[in-house]
Amino acid sequence: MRTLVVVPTYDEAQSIRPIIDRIRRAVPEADVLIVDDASPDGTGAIADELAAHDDRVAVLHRPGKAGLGAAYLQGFARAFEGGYEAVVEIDADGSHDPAELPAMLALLEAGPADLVIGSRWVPGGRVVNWPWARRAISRSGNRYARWMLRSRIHDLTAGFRAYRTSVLRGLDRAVVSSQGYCFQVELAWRVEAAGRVVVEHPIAFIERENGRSKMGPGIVAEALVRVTGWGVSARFGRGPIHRHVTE
Ligand SMILES: Nc1nc2c(ncn2[C@@H]2O[C@H](COP(=O)(O)OP(=O)(O)O)[C@@H](O)[C@H]2O)c(=O)[nH]1
Ligand SMILES: [Mg+2]
Repeated sequence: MRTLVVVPTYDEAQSIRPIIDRIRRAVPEADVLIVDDASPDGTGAIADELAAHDDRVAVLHRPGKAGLGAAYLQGFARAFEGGYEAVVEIDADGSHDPAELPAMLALLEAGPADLVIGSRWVPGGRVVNWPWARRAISRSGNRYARWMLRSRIHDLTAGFRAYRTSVLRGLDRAVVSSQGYCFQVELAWRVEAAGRVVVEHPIAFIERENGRSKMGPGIVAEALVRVTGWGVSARFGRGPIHRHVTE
């Protein structure tokens, strides 16, 4: 499958070279798109340098920090334009091991999976170097969202994914406002609700060694409020919760 790996970056100057190198070695036939939001630490310039020496690497520069969701939507638009059959989401900070990509893409290619999630919260999945509290927040947040949205997905907030590009068409226009974890929850849930097949592939998530997380309490609060809102309107029948957009 022709694959575009989208790597969103904000202040990842120390991580960007090694992660792009690892992605290129893991899936040499895939193209890579770095989506940088004018990182003050110069990540964008390093990305340009990588792109100058590698035809498979390109950079999309955005004028300022506008959130993970918006960065991915712009990356997905490139995948549509370029006719890619598969799109990958992966963090730039080294938390997701690109060596898992061949297995994840094989699951897409073999079918029936339309979305393969690199999952921490299925048997075989794990998290390395997270304090107890962060582990508890992710676990309980995922359990809550799974219950509230009546989803079968165990890791709704996961940021390591491979999509069949066709499932994103239409959905990209419905999912516009979520920023951080909530963007991932919303997208996975809408893919599932559209009757597409979601498969969870167990991964080890390794906490970053360099740089800082961009996700704060505001991002967690956004996810809690929106997930609760969707769940409540589904239960009390206030109109359709899934704004399906047909292809
Ligand atoms: N382009 C862009 N990338 C972002 C933004 N916020 C986070 N990222 C990137 O998204 C990925 C995940 O963010 P991170 O802070 O590691 O989240 P965490 O792993 O949940 O702590 C990293 O590659 C970040 O550089 C943003 O506003 N714009
Ligand atoms: Mg991270």
